[in-house]
Amino acid sequence: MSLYTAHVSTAPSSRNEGGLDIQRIRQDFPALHQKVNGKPLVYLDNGASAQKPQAVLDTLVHFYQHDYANIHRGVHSLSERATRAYEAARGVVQRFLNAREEREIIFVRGTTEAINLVAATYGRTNLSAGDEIVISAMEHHANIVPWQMLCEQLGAKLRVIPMDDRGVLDMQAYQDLLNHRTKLVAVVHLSNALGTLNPVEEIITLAHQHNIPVLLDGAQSAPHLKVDVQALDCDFFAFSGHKLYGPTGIGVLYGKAALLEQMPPYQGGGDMIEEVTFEKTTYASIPSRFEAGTPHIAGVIGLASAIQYVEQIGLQAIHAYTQTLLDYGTQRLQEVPGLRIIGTAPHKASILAFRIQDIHPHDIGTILDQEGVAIRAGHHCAQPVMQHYQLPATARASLSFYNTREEIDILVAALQKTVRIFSL
Ligand code: 7TS
Repeated sequence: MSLYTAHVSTAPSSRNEGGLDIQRIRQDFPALHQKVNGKPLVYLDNGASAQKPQAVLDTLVHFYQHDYANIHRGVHSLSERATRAYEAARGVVQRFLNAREEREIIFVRGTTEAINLVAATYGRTNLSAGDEIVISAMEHHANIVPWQMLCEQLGAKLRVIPMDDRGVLDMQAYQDLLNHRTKLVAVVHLSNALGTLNPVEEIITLAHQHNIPVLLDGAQSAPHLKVDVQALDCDFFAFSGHKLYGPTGIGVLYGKAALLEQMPPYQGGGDMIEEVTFEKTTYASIPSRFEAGTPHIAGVIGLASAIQYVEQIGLQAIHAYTQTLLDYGTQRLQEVPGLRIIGTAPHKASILAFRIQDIHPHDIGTILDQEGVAIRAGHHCAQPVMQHYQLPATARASLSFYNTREEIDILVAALQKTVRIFSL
């Protein structure tokens, strides 16, 4: 357990909303209790980044006030304490993902860096000209561009699983894409632009029948679903701390030990070596081999605190509760004249993307901000999804366990006001 367990705030005591005491939970998030443009803040931009509970803020302050020093190198007490907390955090992440071993957990800057790491190391050593990488039509740019760069360097090809207008992947087309040249499948678990929950178990099983490893982009799924990397049998899993109520600048790459052990280092520097001479350097074993330089020590410790906070509430309860909010929001949004939900897959979570008539999503976002409602408007770093729908942008409300039905009512009222303003 982390040294910092003592600083995680108490679990919710009385429970109501689907087993969760949401009002009690909201008390843990100082940022939620403010006015924006004179209105109580309604924060519905959790897909971009989530607010931080006091427990995480306390952990960061405590660490910097008492135990801060560089890790893995000091013989003094502070360095030893910082090192213990950093390595304990690896154990927290290992249990969170149900990884088999702690050394399968690599700390990186976020999902983006995790995917770039796999592309630059696994990709560069295992792919060559003519090989193929399969991604899906609903990827975030973080799970497109690193593979495109790799393909350009090697002369490899990017193949894309198509989707229908609901935002459901064509699984037959996926099966047809897999062949002896396919060297990796990299797909998003939960789409940030559409909210589709992809059938990742089936995707992984089919890829493994051809001995193809699978990377899951878990940036949106890790905060909403109980992820068990052993049960999923994914080969790599990437997520970001900041969407999981933790600090920015920290994230995780999970990789099966057998794969990570065969991968060359990503960056060279301190802490990733065994021995350095001017003639030759030998590299440290995993996970250190992939953590060159002084890492984001406080970020790692803050992430562990965030994970412990989320686990106290329980991922199953979080998922069940946010599904009720998603259902309620889906139903209530239809009351807004001219509103069309973008992303209507039968299996969805946490994301409500929409258009209203020809009103530009940025205008919707600006009017909503005047009402204290924070949503995201734009292409959500998923331009190919926008191209599929022939839209430049969508508006998107993204949910957390700290959101309420009343907040959805405020969102709907603000959208109705938007429609009135534009029909004047
Ligand atoms: N993959 C998915 C599915 C994402 O939603 C995001 C961020 C990333 C990768 C990249 O994560 P990062 O932490 O490395 O930046 N998505 C969003 C979003 O939907 N709005 O802002 C960021």
